[in-house]
Amino acid sequence: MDARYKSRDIERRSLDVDSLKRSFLEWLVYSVGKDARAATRRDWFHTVALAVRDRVVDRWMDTTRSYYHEDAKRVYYLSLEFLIGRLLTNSLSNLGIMDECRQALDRLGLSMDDVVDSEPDAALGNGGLGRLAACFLDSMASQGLPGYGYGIRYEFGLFEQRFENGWQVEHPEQWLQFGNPWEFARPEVLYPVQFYGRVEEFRDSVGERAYRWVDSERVLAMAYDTPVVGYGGDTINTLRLWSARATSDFNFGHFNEGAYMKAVEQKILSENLSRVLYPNDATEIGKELRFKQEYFFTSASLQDILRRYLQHHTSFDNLPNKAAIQLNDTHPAIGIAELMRLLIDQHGLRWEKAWEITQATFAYTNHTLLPEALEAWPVRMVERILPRHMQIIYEINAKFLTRSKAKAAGDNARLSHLSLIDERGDRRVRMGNLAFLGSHKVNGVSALHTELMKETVFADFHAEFPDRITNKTNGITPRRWLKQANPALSELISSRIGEGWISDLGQIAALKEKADDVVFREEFRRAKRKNKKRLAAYIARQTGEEVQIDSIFDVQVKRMHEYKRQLLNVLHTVALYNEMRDNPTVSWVPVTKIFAGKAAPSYHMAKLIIKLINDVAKVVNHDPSVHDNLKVVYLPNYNVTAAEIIIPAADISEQISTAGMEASGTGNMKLALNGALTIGTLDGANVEIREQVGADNIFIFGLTAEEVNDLRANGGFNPREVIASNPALKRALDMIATGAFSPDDRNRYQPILQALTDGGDHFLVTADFADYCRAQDAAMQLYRDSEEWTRKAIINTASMGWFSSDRTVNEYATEIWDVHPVKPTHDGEGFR
Ligand code: GPV
Repeated sequence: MDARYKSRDIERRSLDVDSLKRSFLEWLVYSVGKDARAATRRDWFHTVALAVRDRVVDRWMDTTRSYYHEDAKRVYYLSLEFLIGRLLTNSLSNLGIMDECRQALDRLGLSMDDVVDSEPDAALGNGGLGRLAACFLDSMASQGLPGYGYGIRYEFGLFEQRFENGWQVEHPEQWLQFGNPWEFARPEVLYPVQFYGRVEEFRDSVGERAYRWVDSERVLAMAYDTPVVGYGGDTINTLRLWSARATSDFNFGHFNEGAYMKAVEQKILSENLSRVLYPNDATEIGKELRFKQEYFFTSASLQDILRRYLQHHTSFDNLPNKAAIQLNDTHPAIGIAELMRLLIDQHGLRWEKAWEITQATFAYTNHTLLPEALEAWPVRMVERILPRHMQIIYEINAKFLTRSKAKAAGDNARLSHLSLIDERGDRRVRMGNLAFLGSHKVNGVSALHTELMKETVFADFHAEFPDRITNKTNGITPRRWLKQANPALSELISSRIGEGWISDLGQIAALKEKADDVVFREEFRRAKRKNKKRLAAYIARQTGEEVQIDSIFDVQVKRMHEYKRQLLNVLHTVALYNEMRDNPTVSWVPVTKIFAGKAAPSYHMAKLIIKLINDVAKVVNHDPSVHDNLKVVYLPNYNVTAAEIIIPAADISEQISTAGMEASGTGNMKLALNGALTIGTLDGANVEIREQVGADNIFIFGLTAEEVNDLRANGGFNPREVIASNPALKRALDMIATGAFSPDDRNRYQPILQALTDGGDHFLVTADFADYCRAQDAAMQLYRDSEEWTRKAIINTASMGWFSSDRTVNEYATEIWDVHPVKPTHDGEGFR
């Protein structure tokens, strides 16, 4: 080979500053097609991303090849959402070439920050569920686990949120507009997915009854692969996302002119399947297109999984020993019927064998107990779209109900709870029940949530299968959420305890003793201050508001939901505003209330609460009588990128959901890891955070899940009485009711007041208000003692080791998946 090509080939893989710089210049010209004078920031981002991607490809192939050669058991994480965010910093950091890249850009007269900021935020998810999937991908790759993510390559990610007059308006998020340098299109990896049609019965070769699905419409699923760079760059896993392509299997001669155009239109419409992410978080939407999305990606993924398995095997007996399939909520639960169909109809297995294999392969994670989020598809719709699957579901149900203990005991109420079909009203398929029955393990995402699963939605299944439900408390990746998002604190930590914490977060406990070190405390404060400055600049840019660095940064960032109770926070804000105005001579601790989060476009109450926060902000921020001691900001378009700026700067973390309603929460973990003190209810993983940090280092308030349950059961709660007996609450509500924050429309907030009074205050905002204010006061008092505050903040950071998603993923790997790390062979360090 020509020596010049050979050396270029080596350069593609070299990680030093000079090679990076030369690669950048070459990529800019030959792949992006620009010269340095004409290049925009975005061109440079694409250039750098492509050059970095080069340095991943060999190790990626080595990883995949090692899994193949070892015929390793793989885990397949099926998820309708992957909330990835940006990948440049993540790739550079995990490859360990952050500084080299910065220097290479420096030598080209370019700013790394500008390049990084030109990357769109990949928002293929709504919130916690999607971000958890992304953290798991990072943890699996970082620990050498053979894990694949499977999902949909949405053309439009989660909408962009803007404010008009304080109201949320949604704009399409066109993350692919300028191309995606991280992905590899695989036009040859293509699977047909069927819809509609009917089922034909026939006799197979041995005279047994058999079925085929005929007259169906077909869509093709085409793969796009994104490498998932593990920490250290040794293991590079794959995220495979499916895009819908029309088939070309129609006969041109067959149509007259009109029918031809119609047929072409149909083809185009079929590509809508992967067009857009549904913007609902923890609420079922019940749309036909959504159901088709679920089946589309699940079917393609299962076909791909079976194809890979069959490279090494001729019988399916070993499938459960070679593949673990994790269902991220019920969204891919139709996969249970689909695997049964593939095994029986396409591969000729007998029912009992197919069922044994299916159950041993699947596991299901439940992420909510909220009844409005539990998927239940109308039988008539499932029958129409997936006729063969409906048959299979009936069959699973019939076999199960016949054998269940409830049947034996003649307990009809329990039998109807266990049924896969909800027979009340229009008949529906309960996807949670299907997922439970078709899986060998079912898990909740925090200790409390898992216990409540056993006591509520899955009580009858738990009685039937007492060993099936298990807990896997969520976690977060310390790479993105500390090392990358918070370089100031990361460097401080590493300077004292080394870098071991990055891949073994348990080691961060070594910081606990540093809480008593006055110098360390000073440096810890300095890091927080630096992050607060960065956030203040961001706030000024985004909202025009100037905030004080010395104020308490009190942060509530998450999806807008009534159960998450942003309303409780804004009511406290109004009460604090009143107190400050009433007592102008008191020396107040300045407070900045920071909100961010999107509301589902159709969730009117959530959107009204956003408007209320913006209205309160307008009044409070411009009232000279509070002397800038209180500021309220609502940052638009909360996403992973915004989170990376906000979370490291937080002093207080608001985790104030009605107890029993937040399955886990993961923002709570990110904030505590970055040294924020939590004000929270005993809900979700807050319970375990308290155990880890100690009750003295967290502000717990409010009713417990048990108390909430009792209060509701006894009907013994009257919000009007609570309001009447709490003057601060009454005054805040009166102001809102009489238009103090909405002089242009005094009735604007009637629906909120209505919900809190006649509506019965379902989320117990009024019930928890007094105790919440007490917790807020305690936090404000503590903040005056900056040494004591910092001590607690350090203990929080140092106590979060257990919440690493590495720990979570390891628990899944050993207790559910039975998968083990594989060390990839890098022949010739990738020079091959
Ligand atoms: I179901 N969650 C989510 O983000 N979207 C959903 O559709 C459903 C659940 C969340 C829960 O609300 C969080 O409590 C939890 O931490 C997260 O899933 C990850 O488990």
